[in-house]
Amino acid sequence: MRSKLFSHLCLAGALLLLSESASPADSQLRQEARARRIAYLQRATEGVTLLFNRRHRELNEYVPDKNFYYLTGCSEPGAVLLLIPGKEGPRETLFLARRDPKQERWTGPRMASGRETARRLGMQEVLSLDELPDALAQRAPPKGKVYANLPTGPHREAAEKCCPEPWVRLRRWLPHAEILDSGPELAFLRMKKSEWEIGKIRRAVEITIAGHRNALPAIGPGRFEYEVEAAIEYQFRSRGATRPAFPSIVGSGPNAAVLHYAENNRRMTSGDLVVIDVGAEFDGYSADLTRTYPVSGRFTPRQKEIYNIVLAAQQAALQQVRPGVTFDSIHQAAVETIDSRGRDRQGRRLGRYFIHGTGHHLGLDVHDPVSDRSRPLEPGMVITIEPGIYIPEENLGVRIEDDVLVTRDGYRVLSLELPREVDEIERLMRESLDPAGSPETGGRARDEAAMKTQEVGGS
Ligand SMILES: [Mn+2]
Repeated sequence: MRSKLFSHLCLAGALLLLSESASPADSQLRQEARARRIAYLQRATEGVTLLFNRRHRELNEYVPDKNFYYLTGCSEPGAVLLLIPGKEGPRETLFLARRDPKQERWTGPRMASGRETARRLGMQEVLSLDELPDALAQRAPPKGKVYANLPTGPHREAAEKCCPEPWVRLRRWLPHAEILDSGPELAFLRMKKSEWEIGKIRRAVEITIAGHRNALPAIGPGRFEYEVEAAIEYQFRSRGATRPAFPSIVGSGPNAAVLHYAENNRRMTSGDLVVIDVGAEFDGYSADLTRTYPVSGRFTPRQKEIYNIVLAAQQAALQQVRPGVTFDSIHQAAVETIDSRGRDRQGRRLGRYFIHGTGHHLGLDVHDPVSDRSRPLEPGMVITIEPGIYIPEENLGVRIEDDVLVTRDGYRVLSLELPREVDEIERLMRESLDPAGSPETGGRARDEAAMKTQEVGGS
């Protein structure tokens, strides 16, 4: 008995080694995905789950469906995952589109169905998509529940109009089934990150910090916002990020007060603040970091005042972060700080200028889905803390955003190494200047007056 088990283990080990020799990173990803399917099926004990890997229509490039990817570690276009709970153990089947050698000349090789792929993916079976209707007819109860990654509720009509294919197929396959959203159950699992996932987010954060640091020499009067964007995204891609996790925001002057400004085409002038809200995506995971810099290299007294209120609000919010707490109390701490300090030109409190939430979950999506907004924080969750004040009448916008891991006894700021204090920011901006102003770097000198003040101040 023991020796038989031992030989099984050896065989399994050998197979594992074989697959690992192909790519250790892939094999780790697939072990993660396997553990997630087990966790999912422990919760989804009724009905069947069907996840389509649908193309993201709004994007030119191919981005897999995040829920599909979460449970498979695979991004094959057009693939479908079928999960069926059962008394003798769950059954998991991945269906892959039939290969098309002619098409592959254009778009590259695709995975083939069969045992070899099943072994590589750590999946019970991998069949051809043609076999899905029969498999469903045989295995799924005809009037049962089907949890699918198709929007329900208010978004359904628009989504079905845009991309009717999965609905049409699902109704043909299971005309009497009740179609439900797999989203909440998957969000519940996705909210808590594994060590492996936290490692990926840490890397995304590191790359994003490098982007922010590289932004500084490109900030200055006369320079364009897009130069800053390019300096940041150059660092992202050169350090192995897949892409920006969302359109980079570089908003100076009046644009600093526009939350989702992404045109990035304004010429910066002395006296502006510039809000830089960017994030790299690394191995599917996102970072999301915002800093606000003075274009001249120095904050004006008013800018400094507002900046320090936002910074204090961020500190107050951070102090709330620990297991058991909800976003409501985190937000309240930030709002109270902003509302109790400073005034606008009419002498009113500043709370009215803090017009967004204090944070969100971070993961495979920048705004990672939540199963329930009132679910308290737990160790292993990763969130952002990002208060801001935006006063359009004063051409003034300040946001400070960091990425934060919830730990057993509190929190850890993953982006601690990116400076956020006024003094540090002014010093870094001074250091990023090239006083010689050579032809290539001529644009770097912020302005002479500011330079002189800094020299006097620095001595
Ligand atoms: Mn954010």
